[in-house]
Amino acid sequence: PVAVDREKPADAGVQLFQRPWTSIAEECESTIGPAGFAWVLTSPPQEHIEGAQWWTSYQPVSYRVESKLGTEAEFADMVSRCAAVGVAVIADAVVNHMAGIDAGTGVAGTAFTHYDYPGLYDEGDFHHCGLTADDDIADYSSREQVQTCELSNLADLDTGSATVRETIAGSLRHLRDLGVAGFRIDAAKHMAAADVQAIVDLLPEDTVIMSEVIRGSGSEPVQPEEYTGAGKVFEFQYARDLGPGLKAGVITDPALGAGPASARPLHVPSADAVVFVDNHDTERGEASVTYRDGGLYLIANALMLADDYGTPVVYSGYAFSDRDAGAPQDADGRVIGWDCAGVTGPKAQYADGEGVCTEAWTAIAGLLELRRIAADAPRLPGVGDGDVDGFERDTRALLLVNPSEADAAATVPVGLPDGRYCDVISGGAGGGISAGACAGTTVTVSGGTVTADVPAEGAIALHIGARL
Ligand code: LM2
Ligand code: CA
Repeated sequence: PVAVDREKPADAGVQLFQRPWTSIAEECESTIGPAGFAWVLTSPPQEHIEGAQWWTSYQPVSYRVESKLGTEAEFADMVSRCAAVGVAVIADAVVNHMAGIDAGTGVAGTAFTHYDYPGLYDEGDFHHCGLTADDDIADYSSREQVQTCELSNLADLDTGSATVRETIAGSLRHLRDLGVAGFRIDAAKHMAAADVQAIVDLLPEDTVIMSEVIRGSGSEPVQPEEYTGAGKVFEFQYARDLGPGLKAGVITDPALGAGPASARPLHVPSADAVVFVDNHDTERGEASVTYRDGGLYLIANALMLADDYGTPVVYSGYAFSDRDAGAPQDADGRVIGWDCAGVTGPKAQYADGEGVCTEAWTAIAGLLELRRIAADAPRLPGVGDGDVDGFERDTRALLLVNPSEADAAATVPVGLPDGRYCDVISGGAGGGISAGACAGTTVTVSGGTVTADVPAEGAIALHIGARL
């Protein structure tokens, strides 16, 4: 068997949406570190407006690290405990704007009005675009509106100003001092790429940057490609390509197309891309596959993690029926958090507020291992037999998925060496090998062919590190 290098984590992360710092610290130790994730993306850590909705996190009122998700001390403790198990922390950085409401008091006690945040910003530090009646963005075909008007009435910082840039950068340097590796730049599309670059230039050189630039139609003036100089960007088109075919029971997934995803139009080069199946916004909107889809969601994650395009981020949130509903919180407005003990895969039903715990799925740890073993082996053109489709990572790993509602046997050509392999979807990391047997399904490769039973809405994943 090929040794798995535990010191070199898969280049993959997990977004733990609205998870308190104490909860993330425990999850790093129990699940995320052992599974082999390289990093975790947190929800925004700064002080925000009061309210039970999750999106209060996206209305900053100061840069104190004091929020419904925890205190600065708890944040720092999380960062060091995650680091101790090899997991870096990426924080969501809300820097395009401040609050959307007229006035109030933040959760750490900071009193503010729409354009006045004591000690940080006043009226002159904001864009007042004057391009629409209410200064809100109305027309995405206008670069000036998108970047200098207000997104949903959120007070839009004048990120062209040197003092505003320095104030933002100072808050981010403080988070770096607390140990974070870098940032998701929230609403990056709504800041000029030059402004984002200028802020990033005020940070330590090794700061990891992932800019959220929602790819709109090709005719929109602001495109993700403008932001790749400052770091990686989230490639929304990858998720858009991945989901619909699965729902139809037919794979038209980008991973199966001829040639690498990065060669197709509307995708940034692989090295610039952060890819995802869904995130906290798209699971409330455009995503065609989410936790509600059980096995299909697992398949989508498998296609992403086994692919050679981009840096994947697995999403883990909580179930909801009201899109505004926050994660369960206590009487003081602090999110309570949850752990993932006992969760091994997708569930058919979730109660509102229940954690999905994607990071704890047996299959995810197996796929992260596959990713490490596949390393730089290229993805070969797709193979298929009936309802089963899949692809190989050249002589090192194989993924077969079956989005149909019936179990299916498939025979496909494969370059993996002959042998008996333990499926890492059912068996997890190492294929669950012990005493010469697989904990999950055993699959035989012989003479350049593999025949496997692939469960309904399920997958089989083999790699050369999990061979008997
Ligand atoms: C993002 N990326 O660019 C976040 O990923 C997304 O979750 C944020 O929207 C958005 N940009 C701003 O950071 C969320 C949520 C909105 C919510 C905003 C601000 O999806 O619904 O807007 O956060 O909290 C809410 C109300 C909206 C109101 C606004 C301002 O839903 O009706 O607009 O607050 O008070 C008048
Ligand atoms: Ca802006």
